[in-house]
Amino acid sequence: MGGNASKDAISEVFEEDWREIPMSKEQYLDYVKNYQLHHDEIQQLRILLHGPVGAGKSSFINSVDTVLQGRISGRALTDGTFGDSFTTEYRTFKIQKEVQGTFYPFAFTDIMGLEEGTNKGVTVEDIKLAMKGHVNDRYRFNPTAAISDKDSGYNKNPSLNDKVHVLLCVVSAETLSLMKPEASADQRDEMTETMRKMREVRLAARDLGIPQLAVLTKIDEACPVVKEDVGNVYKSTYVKKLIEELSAFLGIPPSYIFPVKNYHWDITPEDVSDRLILSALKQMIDFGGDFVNKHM
Ligand SMILES: Nc1nc2c(ncn2[C@@H]2O[C@H](COP(=O)(O)OP(=O)(O)O)[C@@H](O)[C@H]2O)c(=O)[nH]1
Ligand SMILES: [Mg+2]
Repeated sequence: MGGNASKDAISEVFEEDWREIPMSKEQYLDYVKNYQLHHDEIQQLRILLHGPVGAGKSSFINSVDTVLQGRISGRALTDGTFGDSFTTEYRTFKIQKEVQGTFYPFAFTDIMGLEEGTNKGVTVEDIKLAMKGHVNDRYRFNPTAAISDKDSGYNKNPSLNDKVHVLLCVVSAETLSLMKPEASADQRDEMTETMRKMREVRLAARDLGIPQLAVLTKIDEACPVVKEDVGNVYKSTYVKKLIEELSAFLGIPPSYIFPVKNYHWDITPEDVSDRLILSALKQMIDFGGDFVNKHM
């Protein structure tokens, strides 16, 4: 294939959507806003985000916040976390409900990117311990050593509430293209290493029975027809192909990979973007609920 052929390929569309978004925005909002956990021991479903730096993890949390608040919230989640992640804190982000001081029964934990190198980011060992509930909120990860039971941030007796209930892999369309033959050898090596780490985290989650799904971000940047109208997302042959590739890399079925366009300050709310974000969120909640029910 020549350069032109692949340029055309990213603009190809199917006549019919290759995936349906099963519910309307109102139905999703209704579902999410009324969702309740029926276990006293569990305050919230904990969704752990992982993926490369810059993939859009913080932006995704902001997007959920934006959609549920009905306005761009930008609660400063994205600043300061892009780039090198040398101050890596284990932080839980709750989403506030309309009534002040009340929160949705799900929360996001954003751990920094899985960069290459031993002196940056969080170790895979730390992530595994976090999934088991051993890491207290606000613990500062030490990039050179995993948390141990001697650290004050170590939770020796985690309850089901402290554990991770859903693992969310966040990968951008751009990241995937860095793994292609067209990318430089260095870029490919780095991505291969990142994907290897993600795979390790995924396998650990699988062993713990933690359900997993993925969001594919920056589909607007990757695909001109999506950039033009995000409503074309499920007509785009390119997005379909990206999802299939990501599925092969991560070992997550395509139906559990959700393309999203995240919100940031200069984007006006769009119905379709909201539905994409909400359809992913509903799956997280359903998965989390299943996990909790199984482990009570
Ligand atoms: N166009 C576009 N930009 C995005 C999207 N998601 C994130 N970004 C941008 O990508 C950059 C990195 O995002 P961030 O959420 O900080 O990534 P993190 O390191 O995974 O937390 C920011 O400048 C975001 O505005 C998306 O879906 N579309
Ligand atoms: Mg971030």
